[in-house]
Amino acid sequence: TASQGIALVDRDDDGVDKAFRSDVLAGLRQSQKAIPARWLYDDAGSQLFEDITTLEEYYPTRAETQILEARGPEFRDMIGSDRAVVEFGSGSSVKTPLLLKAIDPAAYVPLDISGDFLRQSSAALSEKFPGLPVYPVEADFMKPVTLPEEVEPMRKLGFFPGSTIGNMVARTAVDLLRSMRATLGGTEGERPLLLIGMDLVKETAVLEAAYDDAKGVTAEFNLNLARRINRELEGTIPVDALVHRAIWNDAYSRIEMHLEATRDLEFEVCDEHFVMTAGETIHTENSHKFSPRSSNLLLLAGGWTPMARWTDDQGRFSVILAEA
Ligand code: AVI
Repeated sequence: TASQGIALVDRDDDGVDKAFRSDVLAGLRQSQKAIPARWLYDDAGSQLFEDITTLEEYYPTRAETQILEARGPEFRDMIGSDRAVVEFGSGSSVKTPLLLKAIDPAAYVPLDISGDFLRQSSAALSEKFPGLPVYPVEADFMKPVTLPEEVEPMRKLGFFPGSTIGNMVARTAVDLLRSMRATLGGTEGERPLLLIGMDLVKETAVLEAAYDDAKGVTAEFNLNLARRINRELEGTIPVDALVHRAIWNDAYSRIEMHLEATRDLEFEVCDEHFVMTAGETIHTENSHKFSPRSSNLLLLAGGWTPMARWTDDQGRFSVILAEA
């Protein structure tokens, strides 16, 4: 219901999202300015991300889709058809149907913090899979979630495609993997499974192009965060004086997105004054890239034992099946 949607976002009397305001203000006060990547996804940002997934340079979506298309029979053999698929996020219109078609599960349970996305994607899926019980749950899946009682007796398969785990620092990623275990429950012999997409380390030029495309869509996606701050937090950031940067950080094995000041500048956000000198940046996103070893280590640290791994034909992206 609509009231549940409101409950998950805490707004002040002026309708300002309190968590957004405190994250932005705290982040801009740091010596390396940084804003958590989750704030990139307002309506405009979500649409821009959809556009990114179709770009020539942005290979992850196509590579993962290819794996899901090609490996259906293997998923079916290893996972079976008796499980409830619990998707962390409300699902993509392309990837989710590929998995559901392949394994023909007992139920589908999408979890998402945005009730609107959840309702839209659930309705579309029910239409596509008329016999499949769908139980959408509006929840923050970063914490353990109580699943609907109808699916409680079923064995579970968690599904977390897209390499979204890569947008988290290791500590947050481990917390999430542990929360997923708690959400999916299970006992000895009834261990839940997790099917997760993780992007792979590759040539720096390929990675940097994927995050700095020729059409400038990723730049718009990044700059939209500054526009959102101006819109929602009475900001005066001179967006024209910022440029998008995508930089490979080898020590941390990640692509970083930054907004770089092209000149010395000053602005206000919620009546607080900030300055940036030319060349200074606001760090807006991490996208970690994994090796087979580093992905195994992360999963193990989060309480999951890798069982199988698939890559696309160019070895760019991996999908891993793990067991609790
Ligand atoms: C959502 N996430 C997995 C994307 C990524 O590749 O890290 C977000 C993104 N940022 C820039 N381009 C795409």
